[in-house]
Amino acid sequence: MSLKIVYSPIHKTHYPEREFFKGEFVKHVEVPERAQNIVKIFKGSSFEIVEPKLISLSDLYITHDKSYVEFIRKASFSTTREFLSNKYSFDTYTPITRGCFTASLVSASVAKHGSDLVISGEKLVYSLCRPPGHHASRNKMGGYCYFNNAAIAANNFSNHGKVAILDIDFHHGNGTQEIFYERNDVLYVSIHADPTHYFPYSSGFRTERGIGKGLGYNLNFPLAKGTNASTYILELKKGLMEIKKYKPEFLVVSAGFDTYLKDPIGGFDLSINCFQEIGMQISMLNLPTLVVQEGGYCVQDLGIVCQNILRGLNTLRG
Ligand code: OKP
Ligand code: ZN
Repeated sequence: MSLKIVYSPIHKTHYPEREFFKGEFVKHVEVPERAQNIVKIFKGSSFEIVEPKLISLSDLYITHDKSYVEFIRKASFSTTREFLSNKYSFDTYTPITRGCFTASLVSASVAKHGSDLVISGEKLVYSLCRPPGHHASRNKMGGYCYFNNAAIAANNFSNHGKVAILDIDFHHGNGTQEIFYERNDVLYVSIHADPTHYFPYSSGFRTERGIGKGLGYNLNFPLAKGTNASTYILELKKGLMEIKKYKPEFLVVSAGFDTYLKDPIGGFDLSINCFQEIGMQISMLNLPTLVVQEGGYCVQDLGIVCQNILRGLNTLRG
């Protein structure tokens, strides 16, 4: 199978050391080894690894406020020690590090470049983004996210037709939801852990369905702690049915692997094999698809989990 992977090693410039969680400092889980372990699997395979072209600032400003982008740039280049909270952050898990602007800009570029490849005719592209993006809104960082990579890709696609975003990260993508909440040209479907008990706590409930002309174009499927493969696949099929009814021309998959049973901060019960099934179910939509990497923190197994989902996604295309 031929499949393009967009990747740049520059993400390593962002190496957060700690986060402030439940009253204490803990080791940060969003580390460079995540992406390195994934890309390792694809070296020497039939997959082609391509480097992204850098996104322009005007493209970035379609999704994020200029003042927000400028703040991150100045703050990251001027800091010597990472700091955990600022006027643009909504939690204490997303530090300004010296490399966070550089890495986030490249991560956004990886997503934008992937979407350009799909627009020029590729059927399936994997953007190995790091840091992740789905918690970032127009002007707020949080949940390890600075720029919303999936939203940047979706905004690019939306110049060419209707877009659906399927978010299968363990956590609700509050940033993506917010960015498209009032729009009907981008459908957001998210399957995630019940926010009553899990991050981001304040959004991801079933009752959030969009507003104005966006009403009905935001769909949340919160699932209980411990959800197993059969329940998960059942709910996934419901989400896929909604996407099918919407008849989009492009699909963005916000792919987090923190639904994996060994994930240190997740809480679902999905085995490695389940990811091939998830990929296969999504592939049945038969849409030009961009997969954007979000979370997933079981560093040692991320490569194999990723390979499985891409195998599944590639089923129909062979
Ligand atoms: C980002 B993504 C654990 C605290 C967890 C933050 C979760 C961010 C998840 N020490 N809080 O959606 O994978
Ligand atoms: Zn997550």
